[in-house]
Amino acid sequence: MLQKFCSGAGRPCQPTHTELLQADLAILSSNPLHDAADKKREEEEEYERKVRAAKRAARSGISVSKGEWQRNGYAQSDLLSTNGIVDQVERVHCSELTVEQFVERYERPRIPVVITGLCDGWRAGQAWRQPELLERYGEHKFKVGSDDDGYAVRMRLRHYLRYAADPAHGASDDSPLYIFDGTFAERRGSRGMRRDYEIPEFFREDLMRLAGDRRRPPHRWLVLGPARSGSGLHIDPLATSAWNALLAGRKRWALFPPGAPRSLVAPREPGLEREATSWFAKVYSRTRAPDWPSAAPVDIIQEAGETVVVPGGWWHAVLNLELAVAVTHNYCSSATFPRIWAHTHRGRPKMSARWLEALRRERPDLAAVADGMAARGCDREGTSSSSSSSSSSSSSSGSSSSSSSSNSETEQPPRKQPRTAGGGAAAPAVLGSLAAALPPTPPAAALLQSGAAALAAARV
Ligand SMILES: O=C(O)CCC(=O)C(=O)O
Repeated sequence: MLQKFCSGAGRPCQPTHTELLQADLAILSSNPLHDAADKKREEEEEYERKVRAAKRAARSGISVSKGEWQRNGYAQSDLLSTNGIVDQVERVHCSELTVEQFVERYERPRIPVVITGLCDGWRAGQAWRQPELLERYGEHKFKVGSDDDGYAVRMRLRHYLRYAADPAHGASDDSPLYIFDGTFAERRGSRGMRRDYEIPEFFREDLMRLAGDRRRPPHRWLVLGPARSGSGLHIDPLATSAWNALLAGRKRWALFPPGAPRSLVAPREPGLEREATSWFAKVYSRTRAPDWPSAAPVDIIQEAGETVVVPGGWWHAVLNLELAVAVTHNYCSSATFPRIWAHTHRGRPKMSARWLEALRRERPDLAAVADGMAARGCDREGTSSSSSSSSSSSSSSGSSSSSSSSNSETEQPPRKQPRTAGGGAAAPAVLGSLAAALPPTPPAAALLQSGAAALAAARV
């Protein structure tokens, strides 16, 4: 290498200091080991920068550098323990349930259920495991929260998955960032995922599609997050129902029936954050106390392969017990149309006008229902006392699966009205446990307690 510096032929020569320095640099810059180390350091820095930026944007109220993401010590607590949680929600294998039975037993009477076997043939079962996801979508940026102006905060999946397991971040954060991406099926980098699963026949009617893809509210989400990520207590908007199919991991759910008072189940109080961890740590235990004056929660421990169905109007909070990968859709069917129509007409007038036009063409029977409700004035009165969602997926500052719609129309403030229950014969065991879960006084509790006949009589 030093030959390079010999100017006089046949005569040894001494390189200058500058020449030596240049030689060192040349060696260093062509050294593959050095290149790799440099690259690694840059990647580390980039990862750390991206994670911190996402955290700051998604929760500007807590400081990353002061360790406030871990200030409650939930990672060292027993928050993920399921001791004493009794899951009494009925499991039904999809092969043993017809669509008609689903509607009459669960959808119309608004009874939560867990359906098994729905994801059995899905490609997502393989394709949504971590290594495969990383390979296919590692560079794609998924939504992990919303900033203070409501804009999506996004992270590359390879950074996110590393974050989720990082002892300095996701593995110790009280409420880790959560992928809750409502545009995964549209964005070029991730829309292939939509082909990895099928909409089960029970939920296929999806009447809001008639409003058009541009007008309809967000309705499907990829949901992925580590232990302690989750969704704070909320009701899905416009009284829509939801199905949530878990491909990997475990989720803990707590549900309260329609009409459970917001002031009790979702109180606003100092120190209570909107994240799932905060709700489960501070409110859940109250709901189990003997003097709890309202409905007890309905608990579910959802295992991989199970699909939880949340009927419209039910409050629900979800805590991931381990790294969980799920897909969830909100939907409207003929059985749930009147209630959803009432909410939509009131809260999303422009969209409802478009929807009604399409219904007149494609579903004149339902357009007639809407007209009938308008004639009776109940398209304005038929909404429940907790019509608007107040949801928060972990660390996303109030943005969640089904929080508010994306355009300027918003739901009106909730109006109170007596709660109602639909008809249909529910399985006695489910009725029993739900009756126990319902608040002592409101009509729905009484209806469930007195059984299916009363439910049928009370159908709205
Ligand atoms: O999986 C979750 O975090 C819950 C999703 C949820 O609550 C919702 O979609 O409304």
